[in-house]
Amino acid sequence: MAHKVVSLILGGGRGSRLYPLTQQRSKPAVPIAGKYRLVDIPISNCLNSGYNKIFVLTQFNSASLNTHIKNAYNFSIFSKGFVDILAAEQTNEGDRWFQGTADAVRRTHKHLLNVDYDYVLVLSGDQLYQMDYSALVDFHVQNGGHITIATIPVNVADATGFGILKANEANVITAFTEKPNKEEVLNWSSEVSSEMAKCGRNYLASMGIYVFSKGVLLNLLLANPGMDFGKEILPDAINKYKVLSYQFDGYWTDIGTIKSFFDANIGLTADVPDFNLFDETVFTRARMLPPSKVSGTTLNNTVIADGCILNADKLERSVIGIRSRIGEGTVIKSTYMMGSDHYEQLEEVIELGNTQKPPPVGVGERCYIENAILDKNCRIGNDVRIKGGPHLEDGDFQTHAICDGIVVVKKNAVISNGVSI
Ligand code: ADQ
Ligand code: ADP
Repeated sequence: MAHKVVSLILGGGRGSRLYPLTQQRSKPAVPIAGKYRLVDIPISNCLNSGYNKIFVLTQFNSASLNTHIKNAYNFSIFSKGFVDILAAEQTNEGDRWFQGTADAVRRTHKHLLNVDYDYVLVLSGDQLYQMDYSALVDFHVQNGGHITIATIPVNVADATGFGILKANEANVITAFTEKPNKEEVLNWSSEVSSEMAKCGRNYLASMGIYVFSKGVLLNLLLANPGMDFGKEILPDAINKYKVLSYQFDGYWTDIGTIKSFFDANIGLTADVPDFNLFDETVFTRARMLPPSKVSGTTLNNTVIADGCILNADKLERSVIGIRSRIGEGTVIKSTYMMGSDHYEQLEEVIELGNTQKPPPVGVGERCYIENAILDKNCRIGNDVRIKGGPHLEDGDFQTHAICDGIVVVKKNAVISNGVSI
């Protein structure tokens, strides 16, 4: 039977871990895989699971997030579905930003009053995975849970970055700790399948995906003033409620940092990527872009979105986003180029290329770019060299930032002819 579910997507705090991609937009609006936005992943999972009542909780309501949601998720008037953005707003109760995940839900909870639901699905906005949430909700209902946490076995190195838990044979969670340190974590291993044990994945991590039965969520949030689910609410809940672990065995990765975001995007260029874009289950805004045109380019494991004009010499292990333009003789390796929001007309490109004005949008001629993320609308001139790697120290500069050896060229940045990073 289909259960009545409302989904809350946690769209991000200050977004500092994805800086500078979040300098000018909210986290859910960060472009991924050349044509999608981060928020498309959990929204698509919801829609594919048959859940179409969706709130996106975000700190600020950026123009690009609004445009995207408005244009991408238009339900028929005969459907009760919606995707609504709830931004941290000034109210009589408080004028601060959301102080954490639980605070975000607590302060927007009143919007649920108008919705008909029995279960609340709380989702993270910065993860890459495909999951049928209806199987999770069925599990929750069949096993009589008050709360169910989706879990996945991880190895010891990753375990310190997650909520780690222990569950009994009936999948009831008996202990939960948020991000244990290196010494503590050793006490938290669990029995896992032999396949997982072989890969050293002996720790059961919370995926930050929760189902709450109606009433339980509000009671918890009223009884416990904690700001975070992982730090305060869930450790408290396991003593008071039946909290279940639902083990997931598919591909799942957190993409909340520049390094993991970069790896997830470049991972799409593998021969058989862990995340499958080719089953047409990820939705986004439909754009009427022309097909891409490629001349004189050697392409290896490269994903190219619509509307690109590519004259490069070589593109390798890279994701090239919508409306990208790349000039002759340029080589790009292990790079995620997000593309641009608009085209410049040929006359403009010629004029910009010939004068002291900024270079045209896109990447110019004879450039070498490796281990980089180029945010939207970058203007990279001719003979530019950008080579990320462990030799570079982290830092923040006017046109770019360096995070874990990855050079992130900022949105709308201008990099003049001949510059080397
Ligand atoms: P983290 O991912 O470290 O751990 P957190 O940074 O709180 O937790 O983010 C969870 C989600 O909520 C993310 O999508 C984030 O963008 C969003 N978020 C954070 N602060 C927010 C705010 N103030 N307003 C709105 N949204 C906000 C969590 C759990 C761990 C679990 C991992 C799995 O706490 O137990 O293991 O997720 O990734
Ligand atoms: P997308 O999902 O295509 O990245 P955005 O919400 O970022 O969309 O907005 C892109 C839209 O903004 C384009 O379709 C274009 O109409 C418009 N746009 C943005 N910048 C410019 C510009 N400098 N000149 C013309 N149009 C622009």
